[in-house]
Amino acid sequence: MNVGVFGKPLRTDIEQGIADYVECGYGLIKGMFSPDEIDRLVRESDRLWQQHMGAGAGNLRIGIRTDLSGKLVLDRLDPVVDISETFAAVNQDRRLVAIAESGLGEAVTVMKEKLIYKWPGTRGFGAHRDQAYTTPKSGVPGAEVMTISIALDRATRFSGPTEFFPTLRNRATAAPASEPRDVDERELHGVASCMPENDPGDVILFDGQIPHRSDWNRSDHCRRIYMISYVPARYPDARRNYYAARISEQKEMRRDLVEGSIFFE
Ligand SMILES: O=C(O)CCC(=O)C(=O)O
Repeated sequence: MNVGVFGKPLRTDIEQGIADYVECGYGLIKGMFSPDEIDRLVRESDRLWQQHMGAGAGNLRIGIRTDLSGKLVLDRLDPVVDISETFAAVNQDRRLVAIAESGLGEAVTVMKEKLIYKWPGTRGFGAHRDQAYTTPKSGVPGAEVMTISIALDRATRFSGPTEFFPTLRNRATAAPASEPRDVDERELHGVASCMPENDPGDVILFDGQIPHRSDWNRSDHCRRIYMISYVPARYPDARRNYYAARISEQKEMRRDLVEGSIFFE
């Protein structure tokens, strides 16, 4: 792979990333965003954290996970564009929209986005395919969803980067007893995976079918990524349907987890 200077990946890198995505549902483009662009996003992510995390886990916009002791921790913002003009502009970034249109082969719209912080000690995600969580809500098949994940921090293998299993993309896999939407870890033993150690500004493209997972953050810094999921524009209600279903699902889940009021703001 050729890698251009930051913020100016070579045309061949972009083309290669898209070609890999079309072939196997996964692609990587190094240096898509410049250091200045990433600085702006990092500053905005700091502002959003200060402004919103005080509301706690009762706010359904705030994603929760557990730390290694099992304590609830605040982990991400989802959705983001209605509270941040800066990130709203990223969703409409012409470079990203062109990549999504090229990968999906048609005009696109944004179904969802999230900003994950993953502070040190925060657990990652068990193996899953996004389509198990998004298709029932949005009606869009996983093969027609391109998620673009933008690295805001350096992600090493210690900070819990995302690990992808492209060869399992079209293979049926068993689910663990605890969560029928997930992929049983035993299905992944001995299977080749892609787990790039990203620099800020790198982007990963992946579709809704690919099993992926991430480990807990063992480093001493947060590992922020901003993920945007594009779908064909012929699903104009995808975003509304997705978030209506997600928010009511989260409301149900949090009744048992959170003391005090549950709200969305
Ligand atoms: O935080 C990560 O690296 C993975 C996130 C993820 O798998 C997801 O949001 O579906």
